[in-house]
Amino acid sequence: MEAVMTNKITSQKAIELEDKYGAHNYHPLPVVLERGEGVFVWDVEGKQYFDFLAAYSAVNQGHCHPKILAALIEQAQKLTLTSRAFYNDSLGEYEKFITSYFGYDKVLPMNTGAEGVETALKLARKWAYEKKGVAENEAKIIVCEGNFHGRTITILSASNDPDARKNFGPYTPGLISVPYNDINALAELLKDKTIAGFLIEPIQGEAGVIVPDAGYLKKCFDLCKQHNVLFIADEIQSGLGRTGKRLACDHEGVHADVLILGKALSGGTYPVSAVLANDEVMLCIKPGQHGSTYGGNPVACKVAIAGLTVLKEEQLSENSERLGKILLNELKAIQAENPELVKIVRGKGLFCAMVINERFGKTAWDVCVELMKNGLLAKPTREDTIRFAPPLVITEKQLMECVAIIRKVVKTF
Ligand code: IF1
Repeated sequence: MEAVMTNKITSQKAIELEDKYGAHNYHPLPVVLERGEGVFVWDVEGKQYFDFLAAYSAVNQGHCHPKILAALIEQAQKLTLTSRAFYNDSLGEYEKFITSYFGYDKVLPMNTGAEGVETALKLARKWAYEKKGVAENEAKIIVCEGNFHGRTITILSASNDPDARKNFGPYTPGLISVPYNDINALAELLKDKTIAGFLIEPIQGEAGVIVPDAGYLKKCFDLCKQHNVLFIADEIQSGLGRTGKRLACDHEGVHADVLILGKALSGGTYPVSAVLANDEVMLCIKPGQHGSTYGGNPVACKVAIAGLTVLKEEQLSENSERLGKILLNELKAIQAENPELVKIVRGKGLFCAMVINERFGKTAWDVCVELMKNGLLAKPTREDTIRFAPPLVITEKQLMECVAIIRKVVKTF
């Protein structure tokens, strides 16, 4: 009889399997994880790591948060999916909960971040034709240079990253791009009467944690109001406590017309995204014009309520704000100690980045491999940048252990 596959697999074997049978659309660090709890993950050989990526900020509440897992398991044992052909007993409860949590009339539930962004773009176009009075097929959306909003064809049409775009054309029309953090350039583009919306990451993630000048978001928002253009915030990564406030827009008191959430909405247990807007915008979409088989399913609803409840109960935004200041100060100190290697550090809340000077042939990837060997997992973004974004449940003591690892590794380069 053929040996039954044991539940223990070596790292090497797991990597070989992915390489042989999986599409090659990723290049992961060579670590194979099998368990997570709070800020920690363990590989198949039992080695423990601090997780400084937090699944791209999807596990802000920490790995396998017991409250979120309980909600998931309890609902999964009762009813998992009805589709939206019928009502279910969880969706209305969730819709009431999330709209009052963020202060909007309505929510449209989807699954992935990219779907949330697509939903927002569809809403903006529909609103432009039906409320603003833009002529058919003339509506345009302004996007920012360096953006990352996902992987669909329309979204990559909005990207200026050659890797994301090349040979995936033809591209979706009606998207125009503006330099990020350039208020005058935006003001110029907004003179066009066919603009439906302005889509922005309040802090750019993939671009390397780019924090715009203080006041920029508010100025963008005011300009949008002046020109009757929807301000659409992609807070899929920057939201839910990551930058030290519930939303990154909260730093400037901006209440987006359309708010897109994903990732940590489920605490990393399930793909849950949401688009929030007021009636004037949201009711432009009528039955049959948008949706998704899984969107608003009862498991997603219960998990998202739990995810948002944990965020509030455990004051994770406050923790992120407090510990984020400590982290940034420590990274600045490490930069001062190693001015040759560390070019720039920046960030807001527990959303920080370190730019490596590649003059000496050492890359961000090399630093991440060394961090991994020392028990801390982080991932390079844009070649020379390392993002530091641990789960927001991290304690000050744990954070200082991580700072010691980063300091030690940087010193060896
Ligand atoms: C991958 C980056 C992070 C996002 C914002 C929408 C989406 C994302 C602001 C789409 C997704 C991801 C996806 C992940 C890598 C990642 C990422 F490095 F590419 F930029 F987080 F920093 N808006 N971000 O950041 O959400 O459809 O993936 O649920 O592997 O592509 P999704």
